[in-house]
Amino acid sequence: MENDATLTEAQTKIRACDDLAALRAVEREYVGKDGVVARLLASIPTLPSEQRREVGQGANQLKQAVLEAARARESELAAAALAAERKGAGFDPTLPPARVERGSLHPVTTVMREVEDLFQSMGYTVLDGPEVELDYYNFEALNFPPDHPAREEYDTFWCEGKDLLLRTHTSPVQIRTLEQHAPPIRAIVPGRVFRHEEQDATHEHTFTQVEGLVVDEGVNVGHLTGTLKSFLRELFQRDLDVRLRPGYFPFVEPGFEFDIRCPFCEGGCRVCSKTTWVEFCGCGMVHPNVLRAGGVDPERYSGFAFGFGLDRLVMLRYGIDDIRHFMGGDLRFLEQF
Ligand code: 2U9
Repeated sequence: MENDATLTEAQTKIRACDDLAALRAVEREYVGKDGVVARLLASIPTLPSEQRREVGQGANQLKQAVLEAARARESELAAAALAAERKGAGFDPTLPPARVERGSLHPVTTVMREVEDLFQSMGYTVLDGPEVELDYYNFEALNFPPDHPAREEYDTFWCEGKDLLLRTHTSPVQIRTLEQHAPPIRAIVPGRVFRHEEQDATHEHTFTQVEGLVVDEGVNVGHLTGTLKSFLRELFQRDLDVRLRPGYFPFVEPGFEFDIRCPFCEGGCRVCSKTTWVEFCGCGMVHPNVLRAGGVDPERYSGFAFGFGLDRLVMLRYGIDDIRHFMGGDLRFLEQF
């Protein structure tokens, strides 16, 4: 009986609440730590035993009823708040939704995918490997013995106290592949590589390379030049003159510099420094020591390999004058692609 009156009083107060703060205060008054219900429960030990059960049950029923009324009022308040917001000046259900900003592919990624597609169409596999490498895979297996002067050209970043370094080329991936797969092998390896050197408009500490490797019986320099010419024809959508000059890389013998006739001019421009030739890549026939390091018999198999800087190609394609834009993170640059 007594509880009925208390409940009616609580329900009246709850219905009168205009906001959540007031509602919480009324809730505390009845079902809080020191509220009406708590006091009822605390009185139980002082009561004659025949009354205890009834008072306990009554207190719990009161608590449930108060909480139920509070939940109902809370829903009403939320619905009213939403209705008020919709009626407010700022809401127009006919407006289109807020514009979602869309990102775009980095230009290096775009061209990398194109290069991958082209080589895949020629039957090549695209390989990937670690950026942190052992000295063995980055240098020794590629015919750079310890203290060989050619290492000077490939200064890199070393992990302290370890035999680990940031790879200077993607070639370690090919060595790992030769170790694990018997020829024939036809693969390209695009990836980030690192060099510890002075930075300027054409040199970055981190850049992107694409290397290729073909190992099979009877592979010769004709296969190398034919492959690169087919690739360039597809990439530039026309035939370009090419030329080979001798070049030295410890992992190939003979080694070549592979130049293309400048795709941007008829007789001299900034891209080719008026020479009409542009360096495209380094290449050559895989050195027998390198084949042996990969567990391949150089008496039976031969192979060709090439490597080019992808960033350079992207710069040519889009007329970008500074390689440092690629890693700069400047949205004004990136938003143009
Ligand atoms: C294995 C055997 C041979 C990969 C090659 C080049 C020549 C080369 C440079 C071009 C510009 C790197 O980006 S750059 O600085 N690369 O000239 N790379 S042959 O030869 C290999 C690789 C792996 C097992």
